[in-house]
Amino acid sequence: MIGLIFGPPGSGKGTQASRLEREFDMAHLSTGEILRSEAAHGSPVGKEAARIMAAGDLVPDDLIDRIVESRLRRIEPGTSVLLDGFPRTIKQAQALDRMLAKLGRNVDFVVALDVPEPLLVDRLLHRAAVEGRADDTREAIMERMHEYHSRTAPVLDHYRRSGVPVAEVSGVGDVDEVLDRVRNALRGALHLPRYKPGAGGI
Ligand code: B4P
Repeated sequence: MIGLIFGPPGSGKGTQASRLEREFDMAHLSTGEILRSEAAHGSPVGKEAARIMAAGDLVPDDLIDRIVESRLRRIEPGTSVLLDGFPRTIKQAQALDRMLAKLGRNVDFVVALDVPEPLLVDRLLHRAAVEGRADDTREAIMERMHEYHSRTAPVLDHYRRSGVPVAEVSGVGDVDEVLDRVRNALRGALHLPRYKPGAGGI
């Protein structure tokens, strides 16, 4: 099973993905986390990515595609994977389709989180105060929103056109409320019974 968690910056992709990973025993692959880890280690890729991320821009497609491909190859065949923050452009989505086809796999579902922009900005500014992430300045946040609308949002149509189930879920409310919605949307997309505590994974 290959799933994508999709949404604008601050919509809670990473927050929800880390919970789904545990609950459904999926490998969680976050391109944002991989890039931050490269940046923290000061690798050449990391230094370049850190500069781009701090400005709120998207890291070049080729670089991201290479990172994801090498990670996917390392995952044991048959393992369920939850991709978080990738693909973020149509080119990345096309590259992912090619990578998965080589592995005999495909995207099975997309869960898209929907949160109004003023709330996204508040969440990210709050995170800036708590964690001090370099890309959570007001200026970088505005650039990230712009990149999302112009380059990332069209990716959803790529999947709709390809017949992949896309579940749109409100990301407003506390983390557990959103998790309930995500879980049920995911089960709906996969034609599984709605969630009952203790009923098991995907
Ligand atoms: P990401 O790491 O994906 O960061 P994000 O979009 O800000 O985060 P996310 O939506 O996961 O929000 P989170 O759960 O943390 O990307 C960072 C950067 O990396 C990008 O801007 C780009 O430069 C680069 N990058 C990554 N992937 C790329 C790609 N494929 N191509 C090119 N460039 C790429 O939640 C945000 C905050 O809200 C947190 O503080 C959280 O605690 C809070 N929150 C979450 N859910 C909440 C809720 N329900 N209520 C209240 N607060 C909540």
